Amino acid sequence: MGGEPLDWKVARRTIRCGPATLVMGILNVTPDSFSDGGRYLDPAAAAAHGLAMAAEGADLLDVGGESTRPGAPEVPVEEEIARTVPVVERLAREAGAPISIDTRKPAVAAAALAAGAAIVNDVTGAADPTMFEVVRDAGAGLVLMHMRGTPETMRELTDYRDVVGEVRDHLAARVEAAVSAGVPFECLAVDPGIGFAKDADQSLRLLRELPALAGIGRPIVVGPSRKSFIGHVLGGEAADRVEGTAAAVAWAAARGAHVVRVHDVRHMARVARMTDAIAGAGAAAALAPGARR
Ligand code: HH2
Repeated sequence: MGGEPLDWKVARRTIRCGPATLVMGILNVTPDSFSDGGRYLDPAAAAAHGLAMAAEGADLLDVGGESTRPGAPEVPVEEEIARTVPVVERLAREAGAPISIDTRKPAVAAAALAAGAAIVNDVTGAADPTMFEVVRDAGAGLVLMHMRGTPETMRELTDYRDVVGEVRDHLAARVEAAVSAGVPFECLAVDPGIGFAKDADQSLRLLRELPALAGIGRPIVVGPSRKSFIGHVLGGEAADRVEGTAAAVAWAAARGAHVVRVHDVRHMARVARMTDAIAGAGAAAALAPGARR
């Protein structure tokens, strides 16, 4: 049911998180993302898909120009900017929903924020400390996700004593580091990083014990969409993981996720609204897709 109500300050807007679950639509402007690579590499096709997701009920749009699938190679800064900025610019003008830029590179984040993005979604939890300066100077929102290593190395880094406790403590420490660097607490959100340096059992466990992250006091973003832990349970490739994604979205929404990051916006917005209605949260808002932003 979207977790405890919290305000999330992102550039000039305030996003009301909880009790209704917010939906973040994924827009990968890449040739090689694990489930939709190559479909939206053309800026016009990407912008059209972003606008369609907003019309289908996306409360936020997450634009990325570098795949983070296991083993993915790094994309040069100029290339990542060339892929994402024209799309961010157009969506910031036309989509209505706040735009996040999914990047681990401060220079890409700065260019996207200048083009109208309101949030930086950094899968490394701002491993490059310059990211804090970029976000602070723009007054932007920041999603701090948990991972280990890089997409190229993370498959080997799944040794945990207590995955839930370690992810929670790491995220709390990253929040503290961000605040020390001048990023306001109200601008931050956290994400356990489903599938990032976690095997399937560890991803399932993080979902199972999601309420452990509530004590951090910031909105919780969860990204289970079409990921391999679903294939581990149900079999099948990324395109066959819609039902597994729906189960994970409903579970996360009922266990305190404020934002679910998904590819299949139309279906998952309905799953989230139905879960919210059962939980008794946001039933009125649920009648109007997109009315929650
Ligand atoms: N997952 C992916 C990318 N960015 N950001 C957050 N905050 N949380 C996530 O779980 C997350 C994320 C990977 O998914 P996707 O964007 O579909 O694939 P790819 O990295 O191959 O483009």
